[in-house]
Amino acid sequence: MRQSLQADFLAVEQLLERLEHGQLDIVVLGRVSVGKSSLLNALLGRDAFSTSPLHGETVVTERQAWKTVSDGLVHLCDTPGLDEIGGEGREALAHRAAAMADVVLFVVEGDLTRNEWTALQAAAGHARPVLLVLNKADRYTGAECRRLLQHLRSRTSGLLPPEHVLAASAAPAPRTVVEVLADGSERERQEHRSPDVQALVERLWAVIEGQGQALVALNAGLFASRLSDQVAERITVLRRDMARRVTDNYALAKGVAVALNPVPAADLAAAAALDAGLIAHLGRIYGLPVTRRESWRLLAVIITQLGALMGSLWTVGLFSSALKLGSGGLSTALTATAQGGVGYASTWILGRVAEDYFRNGSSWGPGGPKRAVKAVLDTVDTQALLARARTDVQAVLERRGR
Ligand SMILES: Nc1nc2c(ncn2[C@@H]2O[C@H](COP(=O)(O)OP(=O)(O)OP(=O)(O)O)[C@@H](O)[C@H]2O)c(=O)[nH]1
Ligand SMILES: [Mg+2]
Repeated sequence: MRQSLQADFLAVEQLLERLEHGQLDIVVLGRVSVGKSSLLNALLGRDAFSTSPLHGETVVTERQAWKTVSDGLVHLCDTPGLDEIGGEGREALAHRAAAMADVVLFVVEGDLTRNEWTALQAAAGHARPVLLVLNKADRYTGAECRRLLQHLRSRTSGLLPPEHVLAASAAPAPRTVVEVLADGSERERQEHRSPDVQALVERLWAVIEGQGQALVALNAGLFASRLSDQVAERITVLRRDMARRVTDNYALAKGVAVALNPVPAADLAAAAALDAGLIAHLGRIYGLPVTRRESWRLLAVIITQLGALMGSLWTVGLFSSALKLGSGGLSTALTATAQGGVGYASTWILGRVAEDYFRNGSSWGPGGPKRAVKAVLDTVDTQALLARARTDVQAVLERRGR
């Protein structure tokens, strides 16, 4: 028991590490047997993920280190085929994978089926870059392949940029060649063909570098006043996107920490430390760094307002312990997820409030903190947020084999 807990804490630490060092996860998604695992192996240059002609070879999400980019590690994550699970679960998996991912590789082997289309839309709705990979290109002639890509680009126009739709051959079938021997007789031979993932690799690097540039642009944003309005506007958008992403990540880390941590007192400290960390992180993103002390003070102000506006369930949820103590009847996994969901949602709301505060130039505005917190709560669909929170927390717990 103790050992399994240690492993769980490690997982949370890894999540936090990821936040600090900007690790990047590339996650594959697609129907069974479209060649997801093969594609990752082709990128890695070794057979790290198990592949098979039989459907349903990959049953759990797996992760392998790929490359190091400016001190951060890029990981490749394999997932089970989307059709291994029924309709709703399929969409949920697509959502979860996309929520965990920094870049999604959506793999297909032909035109999009209806289910693929739904899952692709779900994945593309997460403000992460999604690449649509037409795998097994070796099964098409050059002209067929170009036509199919064209078709996929037009079907996904508005959803994906056209350059994010590309072809690959992760594990091309051997080619049969006929040899004419010295005596004039003919012999058939199977010729091995190497994977072709060049276009994908190039596009992936462009996407990864693009994200790096967003960071650079953010730092440059400190000088925004000297830039044209248009650039300043772009920087505002980048800042907001980054703030939201960071908030999502902290919320997930908090949700998982709350769900895994069986000690109420430790919950309280860990949860508050994470929230204070998020505030400090958001301050850095907005070029308005706060001291540790200041971030704790802001946290106290926001929690007080949240408590007053949302009632005790949420304040309790913020520190989560009481729910845990009173959960005798329910199964632990279920309650852990429910508590984690509340932990996630509270951090998420806190992040939105802090984001507004920093966007406002470290100010609550005329109505003070109460008005600022209320403005955020008015725009949040709490039921939907809680549902999403539970799904995302559950995804991490499942990945940890619970
Ligand atoms: N012709 C051809 N076959 C491929 C290609 N990529 C993968 N395959 C074959 O497709 C089959 C399925 O490949 P996997 O990589 O296991 O597919 P998967 O999507 O991971 O499948 P699940 O884990 O079962 O969901 C294997 O027999 C592969 O050899 C390709 O580019 N061309
Ligand atoms: Mg697989």
